[in-house]
Amino acid sequence: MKLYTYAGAPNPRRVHIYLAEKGIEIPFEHTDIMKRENRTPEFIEKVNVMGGLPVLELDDGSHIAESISICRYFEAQQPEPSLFGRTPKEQGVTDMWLRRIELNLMTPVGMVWIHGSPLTRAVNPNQIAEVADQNRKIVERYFGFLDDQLASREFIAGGAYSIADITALCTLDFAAALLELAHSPDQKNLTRWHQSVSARPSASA
Ligand SMILES: N[C@@H](CCC(=O)N[C@@H](CS)C(=O)NCC(=O)O)C(=O)O
Repeated sequence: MKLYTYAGAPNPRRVHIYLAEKGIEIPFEHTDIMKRENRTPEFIEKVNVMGGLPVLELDDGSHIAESISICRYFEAQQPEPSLFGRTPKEQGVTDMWLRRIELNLMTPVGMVWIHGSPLTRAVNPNQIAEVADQNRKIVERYFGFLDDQLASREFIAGGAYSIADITALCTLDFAAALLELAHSPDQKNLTRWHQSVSARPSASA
């Protein structure tokens, strides 16, 4: 078993943090996104037809892509500590928040990255500045929404740290570091949450 990964990219980071929280150690195969090593015909044919990272290679030679699918594979094998919820209700609520974070935060951050960053211009020559600007506003509004939500609970999905926190952390850090799109320190609840999840040892995995 091994994980094709690229340190620092937000989706691979989700899996790295997840594995650290679970105490699971597996070999990593560094695959350089900047050198397009994940876009060679061989990688597309043999590892991941979608080309993205991370990808988990199992011992039988088969592959699981999609960060959350990889995490769910490990969650089924090793349920504790739970990061997707224990009871049916916890699982439903955690999944609801995970989907909200992916659809309403990660996706617009991705749009700013694709349409507004000079770093992606070479691979996206048809960038549309208005799309980046609109999505930047959507992200800023969502920071305010999350700040309100976190007034009444410790973590994104409730009282327990979960995959929704991991996904939100990776998205916030990426947006702040690469898109100059950070929440305001005046957003006290979001700032408290961010400091708390960033202080966990897994955050530097
Ligand atoms: N939905 C996929 C997204 C995978 C993805 O887009 N990964 C990025 C890194 S964060 C990547 O590989 N980018 C380079 C490329 O697509 O060539 C997941 O959740 O893992």
